[in-house]
Amino acid sequence: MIEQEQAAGLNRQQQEYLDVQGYLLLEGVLSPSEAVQYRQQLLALAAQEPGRINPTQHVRWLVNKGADYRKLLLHPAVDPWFRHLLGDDYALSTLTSNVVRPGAPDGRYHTDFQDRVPEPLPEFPLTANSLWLLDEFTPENGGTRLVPGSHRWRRRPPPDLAVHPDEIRIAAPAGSVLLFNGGVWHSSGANTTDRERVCLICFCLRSFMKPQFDFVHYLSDEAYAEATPELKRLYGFTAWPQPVDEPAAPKRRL
Ligand SMILES: O=C(O)CCC(=O)C(=O)O
Repeated sequence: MIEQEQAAGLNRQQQEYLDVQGYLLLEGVLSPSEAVQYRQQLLALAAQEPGRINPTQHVRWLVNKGADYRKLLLHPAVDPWFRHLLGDDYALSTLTSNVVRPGAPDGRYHTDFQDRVPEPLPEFPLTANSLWLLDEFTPENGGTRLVPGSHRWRRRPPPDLAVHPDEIRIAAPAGSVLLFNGGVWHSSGANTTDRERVCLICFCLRSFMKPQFDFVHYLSDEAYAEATPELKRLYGFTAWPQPVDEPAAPKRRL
């Protein structure tokens, strides 16, 4: 298994770090100009959703908002890490974003999408997240805060926990990807600067889980037309339950 993963481009030290600490920083996944371009596009999309403008704003359904966003899926620098954490048949849960505006307070610690899982949480990761930094992240501008190693406690954070003593705040250049095990306690940080902190979010899970967004029924025709078999698997088409045998029921793309 380890040999296969190294053949797939996984660095052994990074892999051990991810498994023990629960997170990994991959620098230079996006070029500086790509980060600037995505940031501008994202803020323009955010402005078109005035009903959602909050201290933190998620522009969602990016799979349907242009091929540029779909290029992030199965990205060669990130895909092997998702496979390592979630298995080769992992699926997409959402392709979204987070704009943390000036004045936003610390978010609430959480694990990703494990609220209904009985504790102790499984030893293996159920979900994994990747934040694609479109700004440099700093402890001042809302850089993600997380508790290294907390995925190994196999618990959700207590709802009233404000700051864990082992918490760190991510500092990393724009263009980096912060990858983490969904069992790690984390949230966005407070933004005490005068500029938005923006990231894209590609959030994935094991193939047997239900994703947060229904790509099978709501993927745009354009995105469906260009999807390779691997992408269809990522969108969940192959994880969909079987239809009735006879007669064929009305169906869309199944
Ligand atoms: O934007 C961030 O820094 C954190 C996002 C987050 O908590 C999440 O996607 O679960």
